[in-house]
Amino acid sequence: MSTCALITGVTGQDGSYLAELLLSKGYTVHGLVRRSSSFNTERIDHIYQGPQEANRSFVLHHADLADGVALVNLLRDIRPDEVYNLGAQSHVRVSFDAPLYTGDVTGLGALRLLEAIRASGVRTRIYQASSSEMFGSAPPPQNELTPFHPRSPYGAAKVYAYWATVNYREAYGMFAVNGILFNHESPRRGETFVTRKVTRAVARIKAGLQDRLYLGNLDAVRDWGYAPEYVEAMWRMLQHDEPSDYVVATGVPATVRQFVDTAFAHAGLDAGEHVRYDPKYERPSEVDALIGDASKARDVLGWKPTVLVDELARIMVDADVRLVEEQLAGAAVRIDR
Ligand code: NDP
Ligand code: GDR
Repeated sequence: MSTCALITGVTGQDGSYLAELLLSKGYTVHGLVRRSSSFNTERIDHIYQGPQEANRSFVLHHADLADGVALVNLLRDIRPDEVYNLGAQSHVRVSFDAPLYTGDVTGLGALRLLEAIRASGVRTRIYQASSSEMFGSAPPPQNELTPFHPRSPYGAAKVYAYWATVNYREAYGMFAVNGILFNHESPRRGETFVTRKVTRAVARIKAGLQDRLYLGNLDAVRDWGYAPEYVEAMWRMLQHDEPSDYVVATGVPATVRQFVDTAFAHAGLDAGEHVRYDPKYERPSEVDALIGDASKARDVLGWKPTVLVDELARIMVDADVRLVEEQLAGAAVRIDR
């Protein structure tokens, strides 16, 4: 029998890479997909297996982290060996506009899942997608012992979910772990997070489809890593003998400005000619500097990152340039018809 995993947030950046990783290891993977009025499975279409296929190893289910009963039923039906809770309203700026919704899905949603595991009586290990945003204004470098000081409804919701996870480990002996992941990006990153917003704009400017890019705070410091490497760390946490919490980061700081300059330069463009400031993209309270110390993940899990910020920017620009070229070629074919 293959190992069985349930991934919430399977349609997101990390969910799609994690599903690929687990399938490559011979897992049966179940993914929780929320209902949407338009298709929201673009990142996993290439691994989709239809309901008519025999011996499916990748199965999708409609459910929602807001619906605790659906979670209990799902767990009872699937009886997974491992659960990865990646589902969340994950955008920090948006969390100021939708604070209660963010608290409900990102915070309480994690508790609903933990409680659903308890209520269903399924023995499983659970990974909670915790975040460096929990550190907020705590000065860098941040590690597992750094006190939390969140600066957004999103950060506060993640702190709630973090402690719920620790509590279920302590109260019920559950194998429940927090991965405290610093920013990680890829060509599959959502288009409104700053790295992808920049690399997508670079590709469009290069192709003559756009001239200006409007951004907010360019002085923020982040520790950007490569998403496919970070999902490997999630998996390693659930394979360890003891449940524990781990920071996952590169330890390499960069400002938003540095990422912008690297991305534009890689495409032969001058950022100064195209980038403009718009206060709309500022947050009511900002997180100035996140730089992770991932020594514990390195020493205990043997995990270490290889792709650092400048290479990451180049990978993402190259992918977006290809994407724009494909889109333009597709448009030309449509016009030809
Ligand atoms: P994404 O925003 O790309 O994906 C979020 C996923 O959650 C999507 O599949 C989304 O579905 C799903 N989701 C949203 N609301 C609900 C809901 N009510 N019920 C069920 N699912 C829902 O995030 P990432 O892949 O980047 O991140 C994965 C997790 O890791 C998130 O919890 C995020 O907060 C956390 N994290 C991310 C970091 C990063 O740098 N990427 C760093 C640290 C933590 P849909 O596709 O329909 O929108
Ligand atoms: P973050 O990522 O808030 O760190 O959360 P984001 O890419 O949104 O912002 C990073 C920094 O860039 C600044 N910034 C802008 N951000 C956006 N989105 N758009 C802009 O135009 C812009 N201009 C400047 C921001 O102010 C910020 O300082 C991400 C998410 O993936 C979370 O889910 C995750 O938990 C954390 O990373 C770790």
